[in-house]
Amino acid sequence: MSNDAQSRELTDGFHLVIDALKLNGIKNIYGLPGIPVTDLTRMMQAEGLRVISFRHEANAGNAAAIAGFMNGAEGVPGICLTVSAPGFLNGLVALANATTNCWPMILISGSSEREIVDLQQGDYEEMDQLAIAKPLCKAAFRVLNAEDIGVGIARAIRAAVSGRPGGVYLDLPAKLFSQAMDAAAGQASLIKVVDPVPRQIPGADAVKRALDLLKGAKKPLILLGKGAAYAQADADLKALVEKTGIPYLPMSMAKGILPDNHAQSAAAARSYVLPEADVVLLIGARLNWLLSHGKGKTWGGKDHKDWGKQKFIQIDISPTEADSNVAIDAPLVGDVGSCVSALLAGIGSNWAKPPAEWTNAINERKTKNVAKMAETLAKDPVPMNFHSALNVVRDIVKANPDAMLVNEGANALDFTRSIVDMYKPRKRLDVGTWGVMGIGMGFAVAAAVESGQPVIAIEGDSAFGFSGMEVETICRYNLPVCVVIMNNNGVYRGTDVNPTGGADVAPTVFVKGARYDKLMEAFGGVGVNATTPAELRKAMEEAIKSRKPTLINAVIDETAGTESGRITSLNPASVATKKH
Ligand code: ADP
Ligand code: TZD
Ligand code: MG
Repeated sequence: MSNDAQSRELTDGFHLVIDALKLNGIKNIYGLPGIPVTDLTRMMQAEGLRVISFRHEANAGNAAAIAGFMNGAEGVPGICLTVSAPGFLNGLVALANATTNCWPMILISGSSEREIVDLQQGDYEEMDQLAIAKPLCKAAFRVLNAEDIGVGIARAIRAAVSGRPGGVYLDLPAKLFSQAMDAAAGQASLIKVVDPVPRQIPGADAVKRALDLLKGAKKPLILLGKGAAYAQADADLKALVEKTGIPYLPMSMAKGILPDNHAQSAAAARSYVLPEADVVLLIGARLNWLLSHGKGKTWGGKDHKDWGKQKFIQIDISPTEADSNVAIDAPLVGDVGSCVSALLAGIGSNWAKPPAEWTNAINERKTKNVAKMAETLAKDPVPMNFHSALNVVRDIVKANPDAMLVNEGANALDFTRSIVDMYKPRKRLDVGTWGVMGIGMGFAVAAAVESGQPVIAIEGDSAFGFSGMEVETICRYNLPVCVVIMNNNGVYRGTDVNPTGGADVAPTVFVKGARYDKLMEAFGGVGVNATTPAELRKAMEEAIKSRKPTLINAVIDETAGTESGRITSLNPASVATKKH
């Protein structure tokens, strides 16, 4: 046998990892090269995977996490690839955040030699990564032998996308990559995961219990969460809402499952419907802090610990989610698609619509609030404020309903969420369950790569700073991303002063009049400084049309924001009487 023929019959860890990922429908890798994965990234590219290289692993990780949100229901988790110790640690925030948000991603990190790590002999980038990752994700695996790569990747994929989705860590020690094995045996060792997102069908008794409760409701309400968006059961969700005639509220990333201008949306009457509703059907939404834990004044309770009078039906894939905050009267455990179609089957065609008293009362509040908002949006103050700038964004998104919207910040987040309507499912990507800053450019890159659609990223100036260097990545891959920075000179606003009168500015304040647009220009993208709504509109329209990487520095009144946006009350207050 010639040397050539012999080498063709051998495969190695590098190629088995790539083959296993490809076999399971992975197309995009978000990562950052270095020892021991540099050649892996090269070979991935050579083998037809799209490798998106970032400037910091946190952003690669966030990209993978949101790719998981976008595609997880189809059995494809997002993949982040990093080097050992520091690169791995940089990726961990995103892995933990993905797990918290129930998004499937796999963090694959190269690691140092086990023998040296375990004896703590001081290897290059030494760290027991598996042990550190474990508490921060849904599952963690390590592969030591090339013949186990197929199993390792299959297990990682199943753990990420089945049941309640989440983050998975996969540890690949450097030695694994150059381990050789017979090519045919290697091929045979790979596993194509069958039915990665198995349907989970709710019990008939649980469905009946839920329907009975819903039937008796005088003031029913449906609450759609990002688990509902994730599940890609859009048609059934729309049918459920429309056939029952029940008003609904979308959580932030559930906006657009039904268009925000839908007649049954109660979003503009949120503070009325939550305390008033008698039966609430939660679909892929947890009663966590974002819903005031299902109790307290938001829900009509007398004080912050009091339960309201609502009864809850909760659709969730996790059987342990029910009762985590308040009693769930009718838990419906299963995937959103199966649960909603079971409800639809039970609802039939002559379901009695909710009493007109309830829907009329909601509509009355809605009309009033929408009119009030329209008035505010129509104002044209100088300098611009969040409302006048976001009025433009609202129009642009309406005209481009397929565009992806990324959003982070405090005021920049809260105002965008309430002002900018979404028209299609899974278009709004934001800070999620943790309210984490830094997701912006990672999400924007993945949103563009995964969807091929233009991306609009509405960023607080502070929020943008966490991932701002990735504008180079956006330019490098020539992605159709339009970043709009709501530049109010700081965290929440730019007006705080140093109480000592010292030279340092206050902790929340940035350089005044900063020109973020020049950052984009530095890498060949389009930078625009916009001081009026008209300038902002023109720049956004051009960005969408040209699909050129664009960064618009929208100059916002530095007094416009409030502390922590809408969650001011979560700040602890000092009770010290001593003067410090
Ligand atoms: P939001 O922040 O929008 O309120 P959460 O992240 O709190 O949403 O809740 C999402 C919920 O959806 C989680 O409890 C998760 O278990 C659930 N979930 C995720 N995917 C599915 C699915 N396919 N079917 C049913 N429930 C799901
Ligand atoms: N660090 C991380 C990782 N996440 C966070 N949420 C914070 C810090 C705290 N934080 C917020 O919750 S919002 C925010 C920070 C630093 C920035 C707000 O300023 P901004 O938005 O410029 O992005 P506005 O429009 O000025 O409010
Ligand atoms: Mg700001």
